[in-house]
Amino acid sequence: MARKKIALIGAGMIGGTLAHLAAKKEMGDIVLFDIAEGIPQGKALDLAQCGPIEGFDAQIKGTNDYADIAGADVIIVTAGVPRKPGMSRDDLLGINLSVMKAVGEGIKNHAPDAFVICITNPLDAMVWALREFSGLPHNKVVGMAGVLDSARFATFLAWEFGVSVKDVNAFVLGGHGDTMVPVLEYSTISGIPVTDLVKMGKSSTERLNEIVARTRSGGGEIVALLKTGSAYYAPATSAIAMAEAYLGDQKRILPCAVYVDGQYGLDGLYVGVPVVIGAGGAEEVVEIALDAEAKANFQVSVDAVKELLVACRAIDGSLA
Ligand code: A3D
Repeated sequence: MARKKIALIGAGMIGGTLAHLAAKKEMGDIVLFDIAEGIPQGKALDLAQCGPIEGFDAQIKGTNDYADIAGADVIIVTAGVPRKPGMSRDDLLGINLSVMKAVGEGIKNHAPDAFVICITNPLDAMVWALREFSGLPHNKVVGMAGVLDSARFATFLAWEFGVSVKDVNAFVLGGHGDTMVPVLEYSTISGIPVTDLVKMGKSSTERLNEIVARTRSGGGEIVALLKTGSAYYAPATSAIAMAEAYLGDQKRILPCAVYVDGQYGLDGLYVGVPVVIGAGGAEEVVEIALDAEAKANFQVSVDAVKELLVACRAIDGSLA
């Protein structure tokens, strides 16, 4: 059987980390694309030289030519600019929208059968625009945010309760911005809702509220520390989990930015909800019941995403 092909559009901090993870896991051969000349070629060479030490045979090619992504099974898009301290994700909209146009056309022309995972911010608007520009089916274009936001939430919950991260299942819905919705009711430790653990005296509502707030600003906390860019290890790991779910037809239920078409009473936009990821891409949105507070918070998040789509349409008239 031929090896799978993974194309990474953007060879920056996340792109390089993705290439390393994909090679280490032998997910397939890797193409690292960037507009910056030399960067993808240099990173590809450096990474290839990990092969003899780590024992992987994945071929890694760096390129500035979209023709090299032809036949890709999975494409992960990180092209664009990240945040600097003091910036919100939404500040990136104008510049990254034009990047999505170029990337969408590259995918449309060279790898229209791929499963595409977008990471570029502001995520929910960029994945929508990338889908529009590429013309791929909605189920084949998804955004990575919920897996990362949920991992941040799970990390903080594991620290709070002093338990293994393996036993924490945490859940974040909505857009990938300050309005994201960490849902306590669906967050469990070995199946026990964290709200029940509060009743048992293992934590307090105030502490959980602080954890929810820290999760919401989890990306900003790292931007403020790094000063030169944003998080990249956990974002890359999150997208790799999504790619593996697709390539392995794993039918994982993961929180991803997906196109909603009637689900949750919404349509015509991408927003973070639980979805089954398998060989069909985003196979089925899972509609969970939300209490009144989570519903109201989800609506605030959806409204923020809608505002970004209005801004995208105002910038680029070709977006219907
Ligand atoms: P960075 O290290 O700057 O890499 C971005 C790369 O994109 C650079 O190498 C650029 O040369 C390249 N690039 C720019 N324009 C183009 C183009 N037109 N075609 C191809 N490549 C291009 O950034 P990063 O890797 O740290 O972050 C990438 C993106 O991910 C940013 O938009 C971040 O905001 C975003 N991000 C999202 C999350 C989510 O959870 C959604 C988390 C962290 C970062």
